[in-house]
Amino acid sequence: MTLTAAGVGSLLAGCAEDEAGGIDLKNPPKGPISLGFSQVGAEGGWRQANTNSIKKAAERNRIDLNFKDAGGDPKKQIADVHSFIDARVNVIAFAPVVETGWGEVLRRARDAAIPVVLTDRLIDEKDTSLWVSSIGAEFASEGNLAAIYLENDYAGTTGTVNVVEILGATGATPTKLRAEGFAATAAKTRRLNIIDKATGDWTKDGGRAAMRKLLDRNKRIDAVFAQNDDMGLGAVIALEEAGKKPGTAPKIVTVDGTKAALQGLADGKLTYVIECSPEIGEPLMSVVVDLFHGGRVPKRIESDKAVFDPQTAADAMTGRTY
Ligand code: GYE
Repeated sequence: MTLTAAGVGSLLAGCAEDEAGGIDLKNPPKGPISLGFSQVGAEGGWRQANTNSIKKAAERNRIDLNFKDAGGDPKKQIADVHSFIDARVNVIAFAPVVETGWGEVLRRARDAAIPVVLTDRLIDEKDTSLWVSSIGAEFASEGNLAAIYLENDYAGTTGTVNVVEILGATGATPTKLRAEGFAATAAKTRRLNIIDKATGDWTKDGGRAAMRKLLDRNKRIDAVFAQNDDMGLGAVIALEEAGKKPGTAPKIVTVDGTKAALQGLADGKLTYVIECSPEIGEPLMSVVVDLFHGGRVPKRIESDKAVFDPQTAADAMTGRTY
């Protein structure tokens, strides 16, 4: 859906409308703008950086932020979004823990004329008019990149490469799409053979436990695709405990681009890191301000990405905030 100024005007709480349905400029909306933001939790370095980015940008843009942490619990997160509607905030934004279960609360937000912005992840709802904009990364292409770089390391060699995958929490968009992107690229050239997968729940401990299981179940592992940095760094510990040389045998590719992972790369314990920027705060606040003032906002805003290797890691660490 593309919103016209008049259309957004009718969505805004506390905004007087004239007879023709436009914004009554004699009675403009009063600031400050209130934003209800529901965060996934505090599962790792990326999430912490994302929370910092949102809080800092809200302050800088003088937005009254009502921040709630779902602690990884989808039910609590939906209750938190209901509480934003009860509080009649001007705009609601959230990074969904899982993709499902959103229809009812978002229809309630729409009935209350509160615009909704998705950040980071997506939801599984056919009615795309339930949100006005989404801001985040293209997760499938991160999976593509992980496979492309890994495959390239084996150019000129023969035989299959045995890869195991450490997955994020079940039901989250990046878990699904990073796996799909990785598998799609691997299927094209058939060099990478995905022999096993285990869930690491986005955390370092989870990644370590998943790697242990994968080592128990598989004789030869040439490479590991960990769907985020924390799990990849947990896998490094498990591999070292098993007497292996992570970063070399097996190779490890992770996604996010936190300082800790770039350090791991520079130390030779990871092989590639695909960046997924958590700096969503500024683009989000600019959408919030535009919506409040009846402006048009893009339906989709994509965040930055890059690929780092041990040579480029040190440079990338300079000035990095997360
Ligand atoms: O990769 C992971 C976090 O949704 C992009 O969630 C985000 C992912 C990120 O827990 O570290």
